[in-house]
Amino acid sequence: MNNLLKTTFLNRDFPSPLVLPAGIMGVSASSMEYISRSGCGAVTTKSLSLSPRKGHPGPVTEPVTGGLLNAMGLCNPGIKEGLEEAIAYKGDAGLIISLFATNAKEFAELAKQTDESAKTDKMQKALIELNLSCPNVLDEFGTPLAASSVEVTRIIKAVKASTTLPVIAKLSPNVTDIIPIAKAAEEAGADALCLINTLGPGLAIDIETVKPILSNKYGGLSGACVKPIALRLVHLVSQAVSIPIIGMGGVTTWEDAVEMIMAGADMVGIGTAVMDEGMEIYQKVNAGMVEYMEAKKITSINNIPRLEN
Ligand code: RRO
Repeated sequence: MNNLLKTTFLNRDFPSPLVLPAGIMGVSASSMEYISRSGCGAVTTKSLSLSPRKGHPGPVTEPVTGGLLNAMGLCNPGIKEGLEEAIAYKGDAGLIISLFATNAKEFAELAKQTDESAKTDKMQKALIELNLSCPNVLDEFGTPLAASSVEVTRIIKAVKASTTLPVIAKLSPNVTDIIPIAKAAEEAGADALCLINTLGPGLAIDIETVKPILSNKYGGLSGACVKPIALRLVHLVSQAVSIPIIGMGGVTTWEDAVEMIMAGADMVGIGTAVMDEGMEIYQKVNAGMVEYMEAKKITSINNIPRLEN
């Protein structure tokens, strides 16, 4: 990997600022190692819950113009198996363990188990992501926790008391005002923020059967069409907090990645575009960023200029 791309985030060194977001791949050590070899700087597991979850029945994804609807329904093998795979992971890319729960007590338990696993050599450098923002389990669990500053505060405080690993809070774009929520996360002790989770949720209709296409009826919207909203929210939040940000939402090209950094992101997630373009996208975006930095004589990701107010 080119030295220009090396970056430090939450006291960990990463070979590239590009991140595989939660939910794009599963949690198996071998698939995460494959992503690591593809030029990704950090890989995030599927969000792990205390018990395994099957997720929603198919169809769980539907392409729409400029993007993708998904309602996977939080399918994951559960924290125990997820952590076993994380311990077995041997890639160079950093590892972000994404956790999902419905209340502070469960989140704290997940964080405690992750912390225990991190005492093994292999996982010492892992980071924790709290998925506070899944839009696809509204029937089961109600409004995402990231809609409430009170819930966000309670969860982050409980998690911080249960682990010494850095904690990243993944926020929802589906709120009236994200700033008080981002500030609440920072004040409660979050070490970084990740935004945005998918928008909506949205609806796609089969015009022959006059039925929703997704079995869950509604699904979160991601892909190129959400990029302007992601950029705006990353920019707004970066002006309001001092903790670093993993920015994601619609990033497809190296130009998009540079734009996301200019908006205020320290690392950049590429998720939906991987589904269209394959893992080669990371090398392609890395190469484009290097060429841009060389042409502009920029010697570090941190020196890419940021949009001011
Ligand atoms: O699994 C999902 O349906 C899902 C999750 Br957990 C999430 O955080 N965001 C999303 O779009 N889908």
